[in-house]
Amino acid sequence: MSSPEVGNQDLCLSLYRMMVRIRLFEEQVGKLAAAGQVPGLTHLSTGQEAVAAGVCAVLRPQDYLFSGHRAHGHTLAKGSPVTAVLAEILGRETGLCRGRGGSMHLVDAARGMLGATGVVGGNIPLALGAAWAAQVRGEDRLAVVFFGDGASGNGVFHESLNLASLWRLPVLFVCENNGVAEFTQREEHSRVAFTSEFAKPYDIPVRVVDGNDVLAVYTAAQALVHWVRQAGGPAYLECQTYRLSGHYVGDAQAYRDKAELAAWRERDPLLRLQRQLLAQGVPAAELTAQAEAERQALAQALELARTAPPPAAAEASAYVYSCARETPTCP
Ligand SMILES: Cc1ncc(C[n+]2csc(CCOP(=O)(O)OP(=O)(O)O)c2C)c(N)n1
Repeated sequence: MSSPEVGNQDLCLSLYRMMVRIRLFEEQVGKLAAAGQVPGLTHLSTGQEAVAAGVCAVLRPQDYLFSGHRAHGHTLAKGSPVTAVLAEILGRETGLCRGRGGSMHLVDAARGMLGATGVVGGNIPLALGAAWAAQVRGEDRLAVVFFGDGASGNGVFHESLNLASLWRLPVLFVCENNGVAEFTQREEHSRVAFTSEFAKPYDIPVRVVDGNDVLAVYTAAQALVHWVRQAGGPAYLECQTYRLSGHYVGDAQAYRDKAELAAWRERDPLLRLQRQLLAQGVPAAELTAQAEAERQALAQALELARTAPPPAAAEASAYVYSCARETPTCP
């Protein structure tokens, strides 16, 4: 499929800006985690920014989003402010979930981000539930769920494909196939290289794209989201990508092939878009200015998060279980 949007410079620049935001954010969180300032395990999406940015750029504010343990980029791309996401990861009262959730449990219901979870594959049936609710209520919104290739080994993944197809649920499955689940290469735990192969018998339309090419991701996501809205049924997008960081901050990465890593660094999605923009005639100074603006916003967010208080111990369980009164509604 061609990428007609390549000529749309505003779009390309906004994708670039989002990818820079995510990259800088992840690098900063990586430093904080390595310094022991982030509670719990921290999973970064460095190298996978094009998937979050490309898919979320075609969504509407009212569309629902679900993510997994590697959720920072998805949450930022859906529109959550850097300040609130960073504060949440650092466990501060000013965070998205008032510091109760942390890195693996980001929720921003007001922006349609209905949740990240550390239960691999657990987000998939949740997305079906949100899509079903939209269908029953007759609302014009869809649910998007991001998951890794490892999640396709879960029974619930296959059950969800079946049910989504059977009930024609408005859900977009987005697999970020980075070729490894924790420390295990895909070929060591499955004979099926492309997870989208599993969607085909259920009659779900599938696209497989280079997940390090943000314009390819955007174009495919746009086509599939359009199909989901029009046809009212599920679709499946598989993005072939690579995580440039370890599984979690602190992962020694003994399983990593150095030549493979070097080859994927050459395909860094951010540098790739940068080269495309420069070739299109965008001045280098413009790209530098955009990145600088993101750097400054992140520095401010860090300062705010660092000085914000953690939840008071006496209120540790407050807001953990929601009731209708306290739950913000989507726009
Ligand atoms: C149900 C469940 N099983 C196992 C784990 C342990 N675990 C955490 S991350 C992970 C690998 C996930 O790989 P993938 O889905 O490909 O996502 P990626 O880490 O590559 O983004 C596993 C097995 C878990 N968190 N939940």
